[in-house]
Amino acid sequence: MTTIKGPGAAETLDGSGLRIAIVHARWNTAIIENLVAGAKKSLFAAGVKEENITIQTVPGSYELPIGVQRLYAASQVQASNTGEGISATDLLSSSTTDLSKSTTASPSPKKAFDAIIAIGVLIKGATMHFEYIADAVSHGLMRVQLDTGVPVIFGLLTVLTEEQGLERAGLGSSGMHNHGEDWGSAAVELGVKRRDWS
Ligand code: DLZ
Repeated sequence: MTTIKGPGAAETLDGSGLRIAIVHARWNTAIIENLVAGAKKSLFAAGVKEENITIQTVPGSYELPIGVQRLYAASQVQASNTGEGISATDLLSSSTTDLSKSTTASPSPKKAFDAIIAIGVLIKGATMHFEYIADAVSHGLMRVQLDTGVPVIFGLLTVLTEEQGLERAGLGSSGMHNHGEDWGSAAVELGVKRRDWS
């Protein structure tokens, strides 16, 4: 059955010069893994180079906004220090990282990220937990992208059942496509357009 839902046809864009990050939660990993794979598939299809894709994880969706914000800040530090700085991994993985330290050798000095994809899967339970996290994460991610100017792609599934999540990751029986692919394409489009909008 055809559907009118979806992002519509996009122009073909060259992502070969882009640097993209994916920050994903680890809750509901079986669904997350396919969404991340779908996003990467679209990035590669647009020409984004594997070495220009950074993937970081956070425990749950609630941590996505801080993960995205700090990862972007780390990439700016890397870019401005031309080879020396705190690595993105250090910033995210260690609560004891000394943020004033800027002499740690960085493996590959690169420009700041052109777009960041935040991926999480919230599955409704018996309490109000779902509503609070969904609301906080939605607003948090929007705030990060407007405060920093880096496009943050909203890859947060807010589903009522596991089945709904599996369907949207392309793992269900209905043939629904993997939404991660849309998020990868959105990252390329916004990454390219943002340069034109600067
Ligand atoms: C605690 C929790 C629950 C109950 N459910 C989910 C979920 O469905 N998806 C998700 O990404 N994270 C969940 N979490 C974890 C929170 O997002 C967060 O990691 C913890 O509350 C710690 O801050």
